[in-house]
Amino acid sequence: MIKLKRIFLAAMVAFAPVAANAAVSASATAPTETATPAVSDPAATAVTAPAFEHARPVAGVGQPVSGGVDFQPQVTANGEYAKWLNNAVLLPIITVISLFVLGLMLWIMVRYRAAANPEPSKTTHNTFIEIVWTLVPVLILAGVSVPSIDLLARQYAPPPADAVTIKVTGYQWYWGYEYPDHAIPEMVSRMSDRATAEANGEPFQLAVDNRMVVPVGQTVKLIVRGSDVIHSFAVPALWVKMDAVPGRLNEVTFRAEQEGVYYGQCSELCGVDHGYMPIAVEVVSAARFAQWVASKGGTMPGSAVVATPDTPAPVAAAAAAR
Ligand SMILES: [Cu+2]
Repeated sequence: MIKLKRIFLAAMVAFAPVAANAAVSASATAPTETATPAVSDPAATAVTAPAFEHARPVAGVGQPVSGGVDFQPQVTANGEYAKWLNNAVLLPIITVISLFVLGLMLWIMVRYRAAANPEPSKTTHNTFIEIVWTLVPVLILAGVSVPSIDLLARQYAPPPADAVTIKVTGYQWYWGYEYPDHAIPEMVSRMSDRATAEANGEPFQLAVDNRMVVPVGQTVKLIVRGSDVIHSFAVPALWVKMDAVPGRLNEVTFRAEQEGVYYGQCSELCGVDHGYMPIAVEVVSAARFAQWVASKGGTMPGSAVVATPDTPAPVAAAAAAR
């Protein structure tokens, strides 16, 4: 009896490849019939993480433009304030002072030239002018310091409790992003090659494989560090620039008020591939941010409590059983 069973099993093993080949040839002749159930199989889609469709950048926003001289369009309140401080306060003051000094020099060169003044002036002191040229610069600096210190204070204001924390690590030569509050382990962000960038409608040498995704209208707290040498995390449109120093945690915050894709680069000379470690930050709605977190296998803070309101917490169940 056992012998018979062995023969039967041996025959099964021997004919198994034939049966498999038959299945393959059957699927080859009728590809549509076998392909359809595979796609619509709910079990297969449930296992893989939900897909997240990334947005495409808008030309001229969040990236440099050819021949541009001004700051990039700012999408944070701090960035707008800083741009106003530069364009409406500092630039006019600098322009007026430069033109005034240039005019003064031209006037002196012409009016007091040697040919027109064979007898040089012996003038040495003028108390009124000395008071003026001391007081006026002091007043200008004191006036500029008010909005300047205000901007500094806004940039380093402590983040609110609901801020999204991201740990940013600079490596030679790529970035790592970790979302500790969302249980997303560190993901590596590297520059995309030219073909991939162009296929996605992104600028080459700014496009990356894994973007930093953040919600719109919510403060983001970046904890920045370097793993090997000093890097610098900088995104001009978000008014963010912070050194990534080994052995030190630097903090910088921003709150983007507009959805979109914003590019930046490492801004501290860090080695041979310093120019090839770009940064891409995608600002999305709160709902899409939750989708993205799910697509990365993470969870929203507090979502475990919200997701299972009917099942009692282990502590409560233990107390009820007592
Ligand atoms: Cu660098």
